[in-house]
Amino acid sequence: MSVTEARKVTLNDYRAETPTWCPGCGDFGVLRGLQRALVDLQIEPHRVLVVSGIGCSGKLSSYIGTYGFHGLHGRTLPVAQAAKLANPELTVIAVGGDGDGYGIGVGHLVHAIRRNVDVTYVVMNNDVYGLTVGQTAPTTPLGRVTRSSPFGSSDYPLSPLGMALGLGASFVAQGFSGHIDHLAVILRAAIQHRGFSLVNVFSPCVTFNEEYGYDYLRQRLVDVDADASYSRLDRMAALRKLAETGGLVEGILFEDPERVAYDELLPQYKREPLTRQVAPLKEEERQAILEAFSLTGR
Ligand SMILES: Cc1ncc(C[n+]2csc(CCOP(=O)(O)OP(=O)(O)O)c2C)c(N)n1
Ligand code: SF4
Repeated sequence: MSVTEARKVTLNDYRAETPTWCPGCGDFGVLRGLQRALVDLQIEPHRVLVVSGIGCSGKLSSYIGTYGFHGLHGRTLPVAQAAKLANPELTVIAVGGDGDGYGIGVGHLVHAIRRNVDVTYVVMNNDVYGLTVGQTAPTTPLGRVTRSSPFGSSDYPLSPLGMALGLGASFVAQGFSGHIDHLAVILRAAIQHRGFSLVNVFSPCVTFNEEYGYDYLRQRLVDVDADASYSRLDRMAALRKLAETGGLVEGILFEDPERVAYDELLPQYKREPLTRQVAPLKEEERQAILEAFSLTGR
């Protein structure tokens, strides 16, 4: 290999701590799918930031060898969007659970979709709150028995993909952690999409929602990527497909390649890291700021 030749990025480069998820947890498949997508795209790990929320799924940022930010429950997207705007050279991926993204954090999701900042959002959807031992989540189907609904859930479930499509999202997809090859392809496309991409991944919780796990999903998921007659450029077709399949669909459901990303709508925005735009503070400037906030002499 010559000195100028770049070294090939491999899966080994993306290894980090050993996961503590329960054996068989769907999140293992999501981690591997994400690592594979980044390797396929030959993105170097130091050019990637993974931002996560709180939950079993939120631990993913510690298990992948990129920069990581393990933030607050439901606050993944504000951090991810800010990081992307501050350093547009980073590939920014937000990850979390269905409780994190569709419950406490759903307001941020609505506005992230509206803004279309170039961030990929991967939601590990297991229909329950895993970390807090199996309570109902916003995606728990009506009537399902969980630890917090012993007589069956009485709330109608949220359709994350239907909501995203209705809000005008520019990229909407769904994967399954039991189909890692396909998931890696979907995640690759989501990362390459210029704008906000939502990838909802069925990621079974084998401890608190075992019945609706791998076998259940394998028998039911309809693959739109394998259907040559399906057009992912047609938002209404995506909504129809969701209705037909009761949401049990897999693949890239919708993509709008024409929609411009947020930074292109900001005339004042310079597409370059802030660190290159702003000179470091001089010592007297630093002192003046500390004094202004009364942080000196304490
Ligand atoms: C502000 C706040 N509220 C509640 C909690 C407690 N809490 C931690 S994780 C979690 C839900 C986890 O479920 P989900 O986001 O679906 O992730 P999973 O564990 O299933 O991957 C909750 C309610 C918290 N940490 N912070
Ligand atoms: S409790 Fe469920 S979601 Fe959490 S690690 Fe175990 S299997 Fe995974």
